[in-house]
Amino acid sequence: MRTQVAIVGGGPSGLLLAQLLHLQGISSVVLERKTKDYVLGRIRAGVLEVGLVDQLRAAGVGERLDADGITHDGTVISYGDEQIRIDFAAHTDQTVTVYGQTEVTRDLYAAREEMGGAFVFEVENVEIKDADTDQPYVTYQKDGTGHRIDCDYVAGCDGFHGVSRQSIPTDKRKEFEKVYPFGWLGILSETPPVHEELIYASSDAGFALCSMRNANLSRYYIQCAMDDDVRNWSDDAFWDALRRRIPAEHAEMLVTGPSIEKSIAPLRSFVCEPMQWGRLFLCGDAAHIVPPTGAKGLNTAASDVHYLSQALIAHYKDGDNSGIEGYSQKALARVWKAERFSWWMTSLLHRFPDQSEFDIKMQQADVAFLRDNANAQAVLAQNYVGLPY
Ligand code: RFL
Ligand code: PHB
Repeated sequence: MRTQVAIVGGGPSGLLLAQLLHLQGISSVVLERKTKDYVLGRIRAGVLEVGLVDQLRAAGVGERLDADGITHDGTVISYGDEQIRIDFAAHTDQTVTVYGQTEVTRDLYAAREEMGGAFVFEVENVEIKDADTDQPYVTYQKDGTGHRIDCDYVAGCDGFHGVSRQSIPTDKRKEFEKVYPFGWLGILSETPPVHEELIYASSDAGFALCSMRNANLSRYYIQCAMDDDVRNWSDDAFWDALRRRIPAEHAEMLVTGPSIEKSIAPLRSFVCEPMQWGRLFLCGDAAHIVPPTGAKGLNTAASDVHYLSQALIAHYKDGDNSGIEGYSQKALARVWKAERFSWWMTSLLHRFPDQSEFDIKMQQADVAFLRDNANAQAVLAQNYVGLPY
């Protein structure tokens, strides 16, 4: 088989890239290791920046997003019983949209199916070959049979544990990593959200986040030990811990119910430089990870897809290779800013096992500065709604 762009990974990065290329007449094949149901069963991001919303509309998948997405023009940061509302609209003239990654992925699958785009699920042993030559190709197995795709370019959209990054020789890449000494235990429950906006809450007992998917579907997280196990957490234990971590006025309003999903995610900051090697380009979690505080993971994946799709379109339409050559540099410039913001919000709002009294005083001073300083609130708002592409 031959295609212009072989896309490894059928998560949001790979699907969005395939769709944007297809609309410009550029062919691609998407290879996904799991089944569609498995990919759609992963509960992940919930907050979309304007840049991603615009891209989804441009990709022709904005209809359900526009009907069901919830516009948020602010968020609440709480530290103990103190609450600071960050007004995105006042500081930036922009908002964010609450719409689950599951729904984004579902919409992108539907669009790809409708246009008959090539998609192979449950592929095994994907290997990217000769990416440093003009004739790269990808091999894989499906149902025990070997296949080969010859292509012009390979997009590595296969997440943190994928093969794409590992295909770049170790002496051609450098990895930067920080692992945080805790995780997030998340639950989804068919209950009304405790508040109309998200609440990022820090307390003596640790961090908590109140988020949502719709008027009767709430998503909550609490900081937990990095080696914790979901089996240690009954629903009641979760709700009790959450109540203790959010401001009293919200704790009193919390409506609880059975969880319909419960999982633990580790927290990590990670960047691979560069994000390209020859004709292989890394996009999204394949190249970088942020801790979820600040909601930047999917959104940073989307800015990579923006730069890469624009670069490939300029190459195929105008013979202009400048975007392709400069992809890594351009993407990384924005990635590092998202890394800084996510690291800062994580450091500000979590309890660290080895935290000293001095460290706590530093958090408190940072929060007091944020409370009293409109410029500090504007900086948070600008980063949260998303830096320009
Ligand atoms: P994905 O979603 O991991 O998709 C990669 C796909 O590649 C497949 N794959 C392979 N396919 C073929 N061959 C191989 N060898 C393969 N290896 C892997 C995988 O099966 C998968 O389908 O990466 P992508 O597309 O780059 O998307 C990134 C986002 O998923 C991620 O950044 C966000 O979910 C992060 N994130 C959040 N981001 C936000 O912007 N806002 C949020 O509110 C937000 N909340 C979150 C999050 C991530 C979380 N977890 C669980 C890590 C909340 C949580 C709890
Ligand atoms: C979510 O709704 O899953 C969510 C929202 C905001 C975050 C992280 C996760 O910062």
